[in-house]
Amino acid sequence: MNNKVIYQIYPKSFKDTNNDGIGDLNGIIEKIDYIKNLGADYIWLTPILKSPQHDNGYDISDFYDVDPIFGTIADYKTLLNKCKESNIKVIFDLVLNHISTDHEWFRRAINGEEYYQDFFVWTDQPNSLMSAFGSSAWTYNQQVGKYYLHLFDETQVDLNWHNPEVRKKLYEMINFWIDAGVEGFRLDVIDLIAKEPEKMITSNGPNLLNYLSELSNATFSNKFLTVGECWNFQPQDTVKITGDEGLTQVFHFSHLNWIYPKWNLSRISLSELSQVMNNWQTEPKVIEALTLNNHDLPRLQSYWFGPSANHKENYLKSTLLFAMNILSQGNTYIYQGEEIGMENAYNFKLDDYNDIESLNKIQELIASGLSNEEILRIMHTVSRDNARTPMKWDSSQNYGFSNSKPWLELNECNQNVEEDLASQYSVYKKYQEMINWKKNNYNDLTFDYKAEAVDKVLMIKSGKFIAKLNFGTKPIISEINEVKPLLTNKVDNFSVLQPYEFIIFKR
Ligand code: TEU
Ligand code: CA
Repeated sequence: MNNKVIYQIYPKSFKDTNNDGIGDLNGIIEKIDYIKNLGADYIWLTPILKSPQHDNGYDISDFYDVDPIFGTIADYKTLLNKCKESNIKVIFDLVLNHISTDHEWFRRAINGEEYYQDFFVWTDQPNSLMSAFGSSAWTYNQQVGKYYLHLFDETQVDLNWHNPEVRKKLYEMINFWIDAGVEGFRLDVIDLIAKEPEKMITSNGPNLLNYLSELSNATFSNKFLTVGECWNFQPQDTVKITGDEGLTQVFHFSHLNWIYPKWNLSRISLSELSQVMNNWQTEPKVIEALTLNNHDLPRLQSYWFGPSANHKENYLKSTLLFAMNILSQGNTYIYQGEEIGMENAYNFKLDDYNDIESLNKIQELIASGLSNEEILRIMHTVSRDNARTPMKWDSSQNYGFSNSKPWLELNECNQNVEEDLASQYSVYKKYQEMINWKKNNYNDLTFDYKAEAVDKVLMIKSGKFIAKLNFGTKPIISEINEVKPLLTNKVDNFSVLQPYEFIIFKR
């Protein structure tokens, strides 16, 4: 399970079929061939379960039902069948750290049932722990007369994993979805479940490994692809939680961690990037979940290179970044829109933002006296909404996403699918070719790996290959000029590497 391609779908923004402006399960069903043709083996859907949608589904109010905005359980089963026919496996997003305050367990807790009160973490004396979305991680509940823990929004109450009853209920739920036919799991903020907030421990708590092996044994064992989301992990931590008793792999974000501390606009250098890549691709030997984009990060090409002047430039930048992925061992995760070069939503105005984290931040920045222009610059660079805008399928109304006004403003930057596919600079077609290349050459990628920044060029030696990626804005002369590269995004003259071009040779 280490040379697979996983296509991440953000269902709200993928394809709307009943014209309420919100993407739905039938929309995904319509586009399975598009995903299959790209070369995907799996699709991962961010949460589709019943939710008040304060955090777009990461606030689940019922683990056993699909949210009506997306469709029904029957639609989900149709999707599973359709995927099976196309030989695509479906990865289910498990949110195990917290639930919505609308969930029955929390309602019963605050209505006085002690059994359910133990499902959550309470205190009389809040400490200084902060939530990821700003402000204290503790909120007072009048009915109980205590503060409850929420590491995210106050409507996302943390579950108390130290209570075996909680764990049992969650395992039951996971087995329900396994029986329904899902064949993979993405585990949201799984590094947080063993938190010990009174000691200010959130990530990687002392009981994490015990809970994970118990979870694995009680549910998916080693049968499926499982990927944990662990923001603060190093390779050493990953070794511990992957393997027979744990998960297949974890996402880490060290190569993207420039936005941390969150909202900071400073940048990492190419040489820092190469160090992170070396750190993950050499020792200890872990198979990575390789990712360039997701629904929590602004678009990576916008971060490195800013807006593109035209389709050709966008094509080069997109495929240059993807070259880092195909030269690394691990599963390749592609986030919707990446394959057509979607960029940050530079056309957004302050009123266009929807994400709870962005909205909180905008309020905070207004209060701190920043001008609208300065705030907008920060949002255009960091907001999660940059990656959440509706897919652009064609040139019709709302780019073929929906006949009604979409739930989130459209992104006016860069080409749509139809335009991309018709162009000689098609990002999608190059992605297809690159995915295929990785599949055919996977055994020649090894832990004999070294990335190095030489001025603005990223040099990568990986197993039997050597590559040059030009991150700069100036052409460079390549000394490997006699042979035709094995793979490149170039269209002409192989001896000069123009800005954003890459070449891969045999070592
Ligand atoms: O994200 C976890 C997380 O810590 C960050 O990605 C977070 O979104 C933000 O960037 C903090 O500044 C996961 C989900 O992927 C995210 O969409 C959810 O909002 C979050 O968990 C809570 O469930
Ligand atoms: Ca819809």
